[in-house]
Amino acid sequence: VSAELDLSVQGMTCANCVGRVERALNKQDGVLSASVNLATERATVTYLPAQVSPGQLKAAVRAAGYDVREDQ
Ligand code: 9UX
Repeated sequence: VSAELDLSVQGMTCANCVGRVERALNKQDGVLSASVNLATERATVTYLPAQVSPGQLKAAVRAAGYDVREDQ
């Protein structure tokens, strides 16, 4: 069963940043898809909670060099 996570990502200033964040998320086990919107500074991740946690997804974004918090 998949779930969706919305993240606010701070620090992206160009399209390459978007690609970095999307790649960082998509390479995590359990991520089905991740898309990042530069204008709204939001990422939407569809993932399998049995395989990866929101904390791990946020950590992956931070490891890529961006600040992140969960959105409602
Ligand atoms: Mo664009 Mo983002 O040159 O860290 S890749 S600013």
